[in-house]
Amino acid sequence: MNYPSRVMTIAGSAAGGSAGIQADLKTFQEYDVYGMSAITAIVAYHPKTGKNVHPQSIEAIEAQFSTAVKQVGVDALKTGMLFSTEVIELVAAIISDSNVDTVVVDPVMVGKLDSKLLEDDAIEALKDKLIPLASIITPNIPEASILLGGRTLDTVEQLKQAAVDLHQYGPKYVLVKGGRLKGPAVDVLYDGETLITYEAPRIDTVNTSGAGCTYSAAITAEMAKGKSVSDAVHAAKSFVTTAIANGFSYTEMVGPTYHAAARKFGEAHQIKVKGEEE
Ligand code: PXL
Repeated sequence: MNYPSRVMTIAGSAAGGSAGIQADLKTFQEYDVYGMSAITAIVAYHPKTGKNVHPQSIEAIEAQFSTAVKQVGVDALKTGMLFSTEVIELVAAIISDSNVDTVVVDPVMVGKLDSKLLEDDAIEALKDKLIPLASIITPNIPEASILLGGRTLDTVEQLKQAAVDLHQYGPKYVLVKGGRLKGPAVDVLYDGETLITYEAPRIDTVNTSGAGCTYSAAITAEMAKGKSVSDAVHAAKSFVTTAIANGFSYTEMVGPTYHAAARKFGEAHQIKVKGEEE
């Protein structure tokens, strides 16, 4: 038997099930890659104390990675919510000491309900220690803006410039996700030479919780299965667009994207791809 690729997520646990570790493992399952996890923090709102982020100890995070490596081995990994400088430094050291060469860094900063998923003083560590180790980083507009010192990003042309400038921080590829612009959902990929845009139709829904995590998990799974970065982004964007198009709401809260939608309903969403030399 051919064993499935072994894929790990280092991220926060989102108790509501739409984002974070839960989105990543559900997405990995859809791709039939073997999913493993290291939980950096538990995100769950306590109605009495109002506390929303419950960080895990450095020792617990280290133990989870070490267990996964010893019991199974890791072919590819993605990072999501890391929360603090200390965790980012640990994860950077773990990656440097490992022989994992597919590293997807989703620079998660703020949750849909405005919970703070990265401390302000951790941005520098993200830039200096982790991003240079990434095969690809996948910021959305607010994250790209913060990484670039607070730049306004309102147009696709500005997203392209942002991708070019973020590439200077050292990742192999930069994907700036333009889902928050008006009009079609345009993302920009840059590898130091060529800019590629991926365009999906705008889907009018509020049920997008976990979309970013699902997208970066799908990119990780596609890369673990051998796709090139640009093909992985193309396929993953179709996967996440289908998940968004079939998002739903159980309660009055913002609802989840439907991680199983591509399997259940087929990949209905064609992505328009355009490439140009920089
Ligand atoms: O969607 C970003 C995100 C990532 N990771 C965790 C989260 C969230 C959003 O709430 O809870 C753990």
